[in-house]
Amino acid sequence: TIRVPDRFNFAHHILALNADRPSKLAYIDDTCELTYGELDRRVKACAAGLLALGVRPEERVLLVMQDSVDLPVAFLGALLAGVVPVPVNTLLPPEDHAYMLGDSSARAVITSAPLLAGLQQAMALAGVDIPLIVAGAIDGLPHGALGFGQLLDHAPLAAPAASAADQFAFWLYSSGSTGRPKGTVHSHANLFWTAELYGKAVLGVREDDIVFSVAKLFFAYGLGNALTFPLYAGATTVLMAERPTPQAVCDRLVRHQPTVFCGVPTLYVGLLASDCLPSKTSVALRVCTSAGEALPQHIGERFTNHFGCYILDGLGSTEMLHIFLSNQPGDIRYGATGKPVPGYDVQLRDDAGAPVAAGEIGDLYIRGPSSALMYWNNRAKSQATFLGEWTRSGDKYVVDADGYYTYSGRSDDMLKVSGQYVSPIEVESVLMGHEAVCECAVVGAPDSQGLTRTVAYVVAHTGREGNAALAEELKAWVKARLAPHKYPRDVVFLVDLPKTATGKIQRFKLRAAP
Ligand code: 3SK
Repeated sequence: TIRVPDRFNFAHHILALNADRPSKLAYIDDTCELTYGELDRRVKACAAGLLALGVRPEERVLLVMQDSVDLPVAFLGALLAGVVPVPVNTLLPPEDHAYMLGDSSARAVITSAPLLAGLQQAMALAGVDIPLIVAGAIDGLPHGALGFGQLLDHAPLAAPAASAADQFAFWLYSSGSTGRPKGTVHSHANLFWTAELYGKAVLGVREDDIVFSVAKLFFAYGLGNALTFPLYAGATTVLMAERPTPQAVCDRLVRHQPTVFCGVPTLYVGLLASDCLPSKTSVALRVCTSAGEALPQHIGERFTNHFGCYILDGLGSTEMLHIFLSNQPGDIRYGATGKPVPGYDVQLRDDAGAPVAAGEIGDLYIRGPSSALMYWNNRAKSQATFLGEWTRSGDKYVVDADGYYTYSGRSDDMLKVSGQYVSPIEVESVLMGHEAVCECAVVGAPDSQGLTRTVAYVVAHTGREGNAALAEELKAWVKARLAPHKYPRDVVFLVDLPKTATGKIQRFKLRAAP
């Protein structure tokens, strides 16, 4: 049986595992390469630098950073010092970053030069005056800010923080259908468990692998794919700052020859439709993964026919840190999410909490060693999600007689679009702020590939015509106020929304609309 020592610092563990491969490449990003030896030096210097700035163990440092070699250095440097890194979605508007600065009581913030202006707005909105560190090339730092290079000028930290395995190590923000994003608190041991149970035992990442993930490091999926698993195996990882368009991904598949590729369904759809799709012989793919939303069967089949390599479709969550239900090498059933990852237990329960029979839809609960400790500052939502050993996922699933699980929708109103959650309530409240909108309802609808797209049904105010120009105006209105994945791809104008006798919107009727 695998055990984690009571005293366990994950960053220290990673550096020790790789101590005998100093000249091996750990990371390749858009502008440079980083060996394991240099990763070791920079992580220890970053740890010392954060402590020298006055950040103390268990205090938070917000990481608003693009994917580059600096992000793993900042994340592991903070862990090594016992400081709690909080990598956040870089695409969120300043209002959301301001909320996170306040909610986490961050004592320092590290950002990438291209994101500096937005972050400064967020800091002003939050009214915080904390050390600001800027990574990447910049013409002149703002007054009082520090370059990331200056942080790395410190002498290496002599000894890692003597962290307990179960101590707060880092947070990731998770979104819900109502309210603010929730700071999901994870321990050092949780990183270890995802590396052992999924990265090593299911995905089988090896030292000779080159890993490339389209999910950025601030997502739980990306953090496992591009940091925890490859560093645990001594592999090399390719990072890319730009948006993962099919073009950018094709370029990396050919240029860097990754052997392990971690994608999301929308990207697989885009790749297969793209003019730049490389031939099987011009790439080196050994195994691929998919998560974020269910992978349509025909997409998995077409990908395997083209590249001769399987996609392991799986389900994970920010709360469980990575994938706990998955197709596994030698046991792939496209269209299904597979079986529980060994080390995790899964149950489907009815509304009364009783197990459902095979073939019946139930709410998914997971038991496993990588579940988060709690949501920060949110007792009610912590209690509704973390139920003793079990964690409620919020997904509905059905299991067949052979033990394969298939996705059947969400338990709440959340949509999953391009692998990211969208709260219809949040989008509706932004739409309602537009002077032409009288009423609206946002739902998910399948596109021609079987993926979810966001559709807004809108009743326009009297005197406003619901036409194509207004539809574009409303899309732009949402785009300017929320993260880019949240704006409705379609706006449909109705005279009335379907409602019950008591006035509740009948979303199921809208979902069923052609
Ligand atoms: O979207 C998923 O299935 C997922 C996978 C790994 C980690 C986190 C998430 C949300």
